[in-house]
Amino acid sequence: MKEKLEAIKEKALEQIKNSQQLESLNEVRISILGKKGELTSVLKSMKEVAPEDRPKVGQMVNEVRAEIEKLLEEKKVAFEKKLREEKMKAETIDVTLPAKKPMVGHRHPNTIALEEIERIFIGMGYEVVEGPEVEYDYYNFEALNIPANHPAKDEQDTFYINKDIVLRTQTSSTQVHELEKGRLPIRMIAPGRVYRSDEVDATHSPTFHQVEGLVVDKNITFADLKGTLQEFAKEVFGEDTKVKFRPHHFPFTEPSAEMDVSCFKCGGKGCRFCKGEGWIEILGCGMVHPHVLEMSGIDPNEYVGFAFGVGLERIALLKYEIDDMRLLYENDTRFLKQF
Ligand code: 2NL
Repeated sequence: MKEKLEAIKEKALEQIKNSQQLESLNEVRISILGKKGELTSVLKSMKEVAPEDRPKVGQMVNEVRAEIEKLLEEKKVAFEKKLREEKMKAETIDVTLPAKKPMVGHRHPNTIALEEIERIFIGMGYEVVEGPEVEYDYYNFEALNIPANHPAKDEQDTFYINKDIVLRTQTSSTQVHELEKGRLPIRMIAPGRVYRSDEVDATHSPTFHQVEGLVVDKNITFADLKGTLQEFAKEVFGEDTKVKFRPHHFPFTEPSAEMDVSCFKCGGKGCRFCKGEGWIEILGCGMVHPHVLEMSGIDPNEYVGFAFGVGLERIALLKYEIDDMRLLYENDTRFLKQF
């Protein structure tokens, strides 16, 4: 009996030592200590042992059992510790690694130009007002002295939602809303997206951005317009910039003019940038047509105004020397992050 117990013990200890994982430990436990296990069957065969030897054999069985259980437990603890260590190792975070750089956005050249223009006019006491891109024909055309069948309507052909509603062709519509409110004086700029039925090329797009300006007060003269726009040009293109006004025609201003700035590349001598002209056309402007004021309920005998409109893309292209407008709409980050 003693030899049999010894053999069971040796076998069990050997199996436990050779176990590679938690599961095989359990198998050993079942095959030795389980209900049908080898050690259990020894206990069951006690009746074959002489009664006087039974306590001794019983004690031996218990000792063997205790020894096997002790080793099983030790091995189990060791396995669990190893597993935990492996898990910790796999989940380690190296806090000394450099942080991943998040992709940070970048202001679009249009936005940079717009924010500069806004800064300049806010500095002169102007308000920034935004209005709807979908607009009544009345605010886009009629109220600006462009009645049905006016030739300017062809030049500013746009996208019609229906016969009364259009995608605005100029942000003047926003200014008309302000005129109608009758809160005078007015000093405002109206930036925003506008639409025209234009083919895409290096200088045209069916949608682009404008900044219009409007001043309405008593005793405003063309000198105020010139002084204001001269100051604006100097801030945008540099202190040495000269301006030149050429007579022009707009239905909504009288008199009207286009303003050129001296070429900021060659200082006016003429270069490739200004195509040898020395001057670069920058904006349209004029004194608000009395009929425009009248239509919005303002007495043109009491109030006078000047207005101007500038293409935002035009300023951005010139300022950053970009030669194709389409680059501004492609949103290629390699292009955008240069500015
Ligand atoms: C251009 C010319 C201009 C205006 C816009 C305006 C607005 C009101 C009344 C009178 Cl409410 N005028 N705006 C005036 C002159 C020129 O824009 O070439 N824009 C790109």
